Amino acid sequence: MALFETIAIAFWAMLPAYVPNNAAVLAGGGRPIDGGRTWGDRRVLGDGKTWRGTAMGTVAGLALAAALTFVAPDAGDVLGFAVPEFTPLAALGLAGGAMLGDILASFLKRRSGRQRGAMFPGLDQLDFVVVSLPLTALLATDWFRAWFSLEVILVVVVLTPILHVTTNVIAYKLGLKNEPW
Ligand code: CTP
Ligand code: K
Ligand code: MG
Repeated sequence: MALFETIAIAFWAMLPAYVPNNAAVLAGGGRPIDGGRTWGDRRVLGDGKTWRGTAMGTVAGLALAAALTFVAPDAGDVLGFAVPEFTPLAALGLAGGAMLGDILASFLKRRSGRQRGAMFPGLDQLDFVVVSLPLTALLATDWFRAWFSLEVILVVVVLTPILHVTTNVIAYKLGLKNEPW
């Protein structure tokens, strides 16, 4: 498989997992998931993980998966190779897994004494991949096997941190995010 094709498929297949975090930044606010509860002397998750942000992030990922599925045949014609159409379970694994990974990362950040917004290099950039890929493999096994070859997974692991850093710096400069990570 040509490198461009691998990158295009990796990017397309991961879009429903990339968008939820950014949508949550735009839609976040309101009641925190942990309801303000602490574990030891730290918050369980912190004020940065809200019900509204999580719900809107997941919905945004699902909506994008539906839109991509709608245009996939035409996109495939233009590109000269097929790109993924998302089954509902694949979409749920990618979008829901991304939000879950982000929440688990905040749990780990609080346990390691990091305040809300503190950076945790590596975890910040890959948390959603680490959960969304296994969850998708579990929920939509055949779909996952059809699209996520070893090469595609390798591209995802390299591409995701680059995209994550870029989008967060842009969101920070636009005043949408409090920190550039
Ligand atoms: N957000 C949300 N719900 C989520 C994820 C994010 O409401 N499940 C919103 C919050 O307003 C959050 C912002 O998006 O402050 C940025 O997300 P993120 O960087 O993940 O959160 P932080 O505030 O940095 O908190 P943490 O240290 O726990 O990551
Ligand atoms: K995060
Ligand atoms: Mg943050």
